Amino acid sequence: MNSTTRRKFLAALAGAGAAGLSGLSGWRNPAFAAADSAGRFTNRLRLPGASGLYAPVAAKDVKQITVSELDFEVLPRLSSPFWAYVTDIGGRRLLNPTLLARPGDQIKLRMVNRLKQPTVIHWHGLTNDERNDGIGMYQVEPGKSFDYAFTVRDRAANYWYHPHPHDIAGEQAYKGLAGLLIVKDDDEEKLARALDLVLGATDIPLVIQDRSFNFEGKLEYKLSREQMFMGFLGEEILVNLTARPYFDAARRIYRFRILNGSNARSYRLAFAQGNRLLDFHLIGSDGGLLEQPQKVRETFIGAAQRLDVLLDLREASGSEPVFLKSLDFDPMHNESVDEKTGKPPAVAAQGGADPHAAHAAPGAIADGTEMPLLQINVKSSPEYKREIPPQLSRLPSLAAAAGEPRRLTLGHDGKGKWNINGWRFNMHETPVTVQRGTRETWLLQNNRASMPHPIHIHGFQFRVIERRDSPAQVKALATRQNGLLPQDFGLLDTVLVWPGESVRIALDFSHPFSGDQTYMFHCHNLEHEDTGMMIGYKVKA
Ligand SMILES: [Cu+2]
Repeated sequence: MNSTTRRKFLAALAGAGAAGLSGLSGWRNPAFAAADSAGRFTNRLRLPGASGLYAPVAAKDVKQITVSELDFEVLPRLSSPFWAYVTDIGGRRLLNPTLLARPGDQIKLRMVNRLKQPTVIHWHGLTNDERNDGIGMYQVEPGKSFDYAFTVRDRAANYWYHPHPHDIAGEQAYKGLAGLLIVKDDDEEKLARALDLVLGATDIPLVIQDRSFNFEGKLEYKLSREQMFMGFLGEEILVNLTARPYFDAARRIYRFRILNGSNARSYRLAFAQGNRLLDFHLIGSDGGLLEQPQKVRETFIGAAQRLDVLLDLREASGSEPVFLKSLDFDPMHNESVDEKTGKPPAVAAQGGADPHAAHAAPGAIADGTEMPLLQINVKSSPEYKREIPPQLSRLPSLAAAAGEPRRLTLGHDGKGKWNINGWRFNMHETPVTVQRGTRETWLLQNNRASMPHPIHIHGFQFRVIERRDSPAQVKALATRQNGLLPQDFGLLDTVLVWPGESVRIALDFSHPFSGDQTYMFHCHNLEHEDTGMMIGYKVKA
């Protein structure tokens, strides 16, 4: 790389004003990130607009989505190859459009694959038949197309869509393929009226993804064998594909619909002003609104999970910016502890190695590092007198199944391959069979010699009914009996299971589809998924 290119790259990272080049090294130093954030978040947060990235559109009006390779300025003024879901509608070109729907809407669209490899769209969180679920069995070869046709049967919630081809989902999502599908209903509209919320202005989707770039500012996805085992960790955290973003806000309540769209990274989210953490309200999770808002100060979010939050900026003091950040946490890369004793191997115990540093690629931000994600500048503004309603929605009743749970153990073979009950993915096998219309309890048990795994179940939303043996940093956030976290109060499609932890979930395998249906459940650390930590299961008619 010549020096001009390098200067452009560094300037792009530092923002349009080129506020300084020292930020780069700072980002790679855990001690620096929290202290040095002010003044360096100089790129305006990308928001859904009339066209372009994330532009909202009624899903039922979309007739075609072309999966395309194009050029996109992920970093300011530096063009990078980028893969996107593209739809042209009313003279506008939309990239990874924010699809809007209501329960009962019919979605009928053709996916055209213009990539040089197979792909398929998974409608993450929606109850579809297997053909419309979007899994490897239905992947589409380059140059070919596939027609999706389904009815939105689920609650209002923040769903999303992303690639799910066999072995290469991680690369495709990384290169850009991911969009939101927001389903709204009467409860949603009531909340929007009560708080005067407008999508894109005061109701803001935040897609958090970590990425790495080469020295020309192009997205880079090259993983060693060890990084495939741990999952990709990037050197920059992007929010709405904006590096070091800022957002100018009024002194009022904002809604943030947060998707952790990272391949593998978890975050411990909080809003901070200086050293003070601000209270905020968790109002929804993967499967939509909770019944009541939950006041919290921090919350973990695993890959693929969504959290819906309200932040009241009237509680911010003065004019100092507020940061959405990820707080320091133990990432629990415990894959080499002794399974029986839970003790680390002798070398690590004596060496006092930094747990954050484990397995990170050179230049990557180590897992669990404290770091700012988004700067929120609070501007003076007209008086705002709305209050958060005490009741948001009603959830379907939780009916747990009687009898012994189905046990699913998360672990690895000691040779670099993760598995579930010792099984690894085989397209032609469904080691688990359930009967349509029945209820089951599944017990997701993560080994101690493991790392956190965000487990995603296709086809059916579920409820968490108990967490046992949670690590201290998780247990400290439990607010109900049975170790439940506030985000466990709603419907989920993905649950983060920590090393040593057991999570009991309730599933109801009722659906309207005739005939046997095959779905997947898997780790949503996309490198784990791609290397086989995924199981097919059959719902027998
Ligand atoms: Cu995993």
